Amino acid sequence: MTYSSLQKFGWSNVFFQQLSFDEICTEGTLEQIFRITAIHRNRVEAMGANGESSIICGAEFQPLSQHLAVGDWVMAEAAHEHHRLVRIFEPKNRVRRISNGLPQVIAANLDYLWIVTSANEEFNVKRLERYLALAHEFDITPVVILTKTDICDDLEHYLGQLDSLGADNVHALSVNTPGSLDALSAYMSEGSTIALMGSSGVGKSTLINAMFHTDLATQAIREDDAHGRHTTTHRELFFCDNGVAIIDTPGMRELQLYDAEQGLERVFHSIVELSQQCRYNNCTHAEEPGCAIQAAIASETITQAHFDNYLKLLKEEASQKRRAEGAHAVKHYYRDYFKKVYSGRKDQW
Ligand SMILES: Nc1nc2c(ncn2[C@@H]2O[C@H](COP(=O)(O)OP(=O)(O)OP(=O)(O)O)[C@@H](O)[C@H]2O)c(=O)[nH]1
Ligand SMILES: [Mg+2]
Ligand SMILES: [Zn+2]
Repeated sequence: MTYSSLQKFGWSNVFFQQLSFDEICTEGTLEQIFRITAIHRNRVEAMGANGESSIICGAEFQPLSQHLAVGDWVMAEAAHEHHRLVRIFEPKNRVRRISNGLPQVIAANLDYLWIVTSANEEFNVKRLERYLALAHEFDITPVVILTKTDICDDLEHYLGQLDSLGADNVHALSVNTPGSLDALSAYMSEGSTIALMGSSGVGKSTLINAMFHTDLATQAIREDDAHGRHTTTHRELFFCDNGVAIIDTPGMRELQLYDAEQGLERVFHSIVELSQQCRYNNCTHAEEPGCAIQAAIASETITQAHFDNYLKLLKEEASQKRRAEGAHAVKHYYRDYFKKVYSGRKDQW
């Protein structure tokens, strides 16, 4: 067996280069390499050259959700019938957000982010702008997918708004319309990894089932009682026959960005460029004369909503940063404090 047997799981040179010469020369190294498919409390499930395995993770990797994500590559040595985690390969990217006030890793080593939304009241351009910023921040190609076009009688309304996003890859489809999913095959090269994200109920798991003939639980259409609902509860990666890795994620109520300044600049590049044309360097784009942004809004080149969302996300970003810096400062204060106390004691001894 050679390292190329891992390629269909997304292995590439980026990870191979992280092996030491000794490791490459040692027999059995290949069998110690795995890609994480699911994360539990103190163990993970993973795929390797010899198939699936359960990997136990020691205390140094706890809490797992802060060290590891679905899609990460790891090394693990055999331990009885399981494996034991040894180290984590530096990822190509690790997608993060803020959840309950703390940074949370959602997934790692992605090539495409399929941002799923549906042609109904769930649709929200501002929410899509957040997902686009997330993808751009981590250098992942975003693909915006509008589902449920079969039960929408105002499709133009949604398509018009999607157009205003200025995203490169946009697809409108329905699992009930044969052929409408065909365009998505453009993103399915062997070894690529796709994660689906979006609100609950937009049809992520249904779309995966339709594309890959899988059998993921989806929300049954039983509006009258909640018992038939099968919402996705765990992030899960699985490999398809065509060599594509798919990550299904539970619906997010809100996506709070974390450290996504560059992503925001990409999504709101027209505003960033306009702001350089304002008469005053320190223009606040409120009521100053010669403000290029206000002029663009007046001439309907950009919408007020687009600009408002930019300001909102920038503000969120700044407050996240302040909070993170605050936590950092507290940590340093205590570190210095204990150092002082400790060295004081040493003097007494
Ligand atoms: N008419 C129609 N219904 C769809 C389509 N796609 C999904 N649905 C329905 O929408 C509901 C929700 O679909 P899911 O695939 O479970 O949604 P999800 O995004 O995975 O939801 P979470 O797992 O909660 O995040 C189900 O009842 C699907 O049958 C579509 O293209 N057309
Ligand atoms: Mg689901
Ligand atoms: Zn201005």
